[in-house]
Amino acid sequence: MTIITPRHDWTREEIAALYDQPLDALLGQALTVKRENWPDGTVQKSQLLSIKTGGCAEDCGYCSQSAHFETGVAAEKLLPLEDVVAAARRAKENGADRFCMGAAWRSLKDRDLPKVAAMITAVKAEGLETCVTLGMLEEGQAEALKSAGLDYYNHNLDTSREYYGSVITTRTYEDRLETLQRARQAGVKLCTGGILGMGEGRADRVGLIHELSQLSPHPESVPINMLVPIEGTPLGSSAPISVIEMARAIAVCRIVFPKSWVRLSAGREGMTEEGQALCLLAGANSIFVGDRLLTTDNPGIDKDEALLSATGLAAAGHAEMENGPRRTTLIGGDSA
Ligand code: SAM
Ligand code: DTB
Ligand code: SF4
Repeated sequence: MTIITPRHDWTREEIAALYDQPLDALLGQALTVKRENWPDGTVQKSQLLSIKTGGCAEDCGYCSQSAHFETGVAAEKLLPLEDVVAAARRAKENGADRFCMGAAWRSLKDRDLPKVAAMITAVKAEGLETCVTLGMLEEGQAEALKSAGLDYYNHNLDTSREYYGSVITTRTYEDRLETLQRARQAGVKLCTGGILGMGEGRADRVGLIHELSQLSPHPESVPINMLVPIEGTPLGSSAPISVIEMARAIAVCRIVFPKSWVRLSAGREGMTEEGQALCLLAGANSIFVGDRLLTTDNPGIDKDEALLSATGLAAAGHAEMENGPRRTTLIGGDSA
């Protein structure tokens, strides 16, 4: 009998063994965990808005917004509050219950903090969960964001510790972990995951999941992005990763993070409906909705309605989210 409760002592070998199973065994296990912990089988919807686009000082090799690469994305100023509120209202009409505001910053500057805090408060007042992704945080900033009404901080580890330096040179893995810790200490929930298809190997995907599993408690949200190749970036002509490999990674996340939202994040525009359905069946229970991610396209509302209707997976209601997932899951035995 295998007991699947949130564990922080996974070894890389154990995670690799899950990952390498025959696909039917892996998906079967993930589905059992999903059904036990998320019996409603619903899909949570988040919507993104780029509140400050382009001109970023970091050199993340996948990103359209880095000032280091010629991608055609121009640097813009921070959006005015009223534009953000209007976008949040549209997101709610689209059925989103979480609104995620992204800024192309290396780190949050104290001079911008009051403006972002006002956005968080205003979005929260619209009845949406709030999430921001603003780069690195300094001491005290997470507390200010929390007081403004912040629910989630998104800050991705992106890949394994070993592969990180092949993708980004302007900050370290430890910098990333420090910001996650600051957000958590302030009582903000964590949204942290990674990108697949950056030329990494399966061992790096296992390494990423292992790193995330050591966060205690686990991140409440785990976004798994498929690289959206951006012309002009070092990773712009990376060979695409297969949807089956993506589904494997999602299934492993579902098993390792039984009580976390696992989001099928960027990359859906490049996937077929069947590919996306496979990822949902593998255990993803959250998606980004709306026509745009930050600087790239996302399937629109019609395609998403067709996807959810084809799979019979309804959008999650707010009440279900607040109650959170169900308790302990057992595979092959009785409930504990
Ligand atoms: N500047 C902040 C940061 O890096 O934390 C926030 C914005 S950044 C665009 C948020 C995340 O989007 C990145 O950490 C990365 O995981 C993801 N991302 C960016 N470009 C992507 C791409 N082309 N394909 C897939 N994911 C991408
Ligand atoms: C995450 O993991 N994915 C989102 C969000 N967190 C901030 C961003 C995806 C960006 C995709 C490329 C773009 O639109 O620029
Ligand atoms: Fe800047 Fe974030 Fe893009 Fe990196 S991923 S270049 S930090 S906006």
